Amino acid sequence: MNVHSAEIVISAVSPAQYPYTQLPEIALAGRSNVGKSSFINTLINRKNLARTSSKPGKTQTLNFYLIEDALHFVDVPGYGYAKVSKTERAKWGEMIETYLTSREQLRAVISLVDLRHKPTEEDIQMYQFLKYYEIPVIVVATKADKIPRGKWNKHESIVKKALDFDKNDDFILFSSETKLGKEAAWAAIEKRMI
Ligand SMILES: Nc1nc2c(ncn2[C@@H]2O[C@H](COP(=O)(O)OP(=O)(O)OP(=O)(O)O)[C@@H](O)[C@H]2O)c(=O)[nH]1
Ligand SMILES: [Mg+2]
Repeated sequence: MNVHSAEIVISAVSPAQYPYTQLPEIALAGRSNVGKSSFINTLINRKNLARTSSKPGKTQTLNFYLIEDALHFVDVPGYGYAKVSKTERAKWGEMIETYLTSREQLRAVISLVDLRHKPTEEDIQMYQFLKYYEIPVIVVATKADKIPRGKWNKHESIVKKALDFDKNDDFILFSSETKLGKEAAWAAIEKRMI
């Protein structure tokens, strides 16, 4: 998709605030700082519509972005941010679980992992959670630019093995620095929009 228009619609914390539309939705999940907001910006050719930060924990609400009047991207707060209190973490879990398990027009979740590292326990839990609820998953391995090309395969294998990756799911090597994987990501998303 060649994106000309993209805007934030709402930052929501509860279902009553979700936009009242039938548009397909694609949500972004992943560890704090993995590059969810950067991924959105790359796909929509914007520098900072989805606010990014080198400080983890930037995104704290469910942020709905309307793209080309055709779909919503939903930027979800990252997990695994150590400085968050237990109460906040429970609130986060509930907010995200409610959204993922009840939103009818949710077509797929883009589960982002860092290509450089073995997936964390929480990465694995998130992937297995999505599989359990039979929510289509697109795994995007980010920050590929930080690894030499010759090692991509090895890292991809490590990620897939740790996740117990289902080969029917899409797996995309990605970099918001070099735009690697941008077209593949759009193709995977468009497949879910029909
Ligand atoms: N080199 C490189 N840096 C990246 C890439 N993607 C994101 N980053 C950097 O990683 C940091 C975090 O990116 P964000 O997009 O804000 O991460 P996030 O997942 O939205 O984080 P939260 O909102 O805290 O959950 C920023 O400093 C980005 O510039 C990438 O593909 N390559
Ligand atoms: Mg973010």
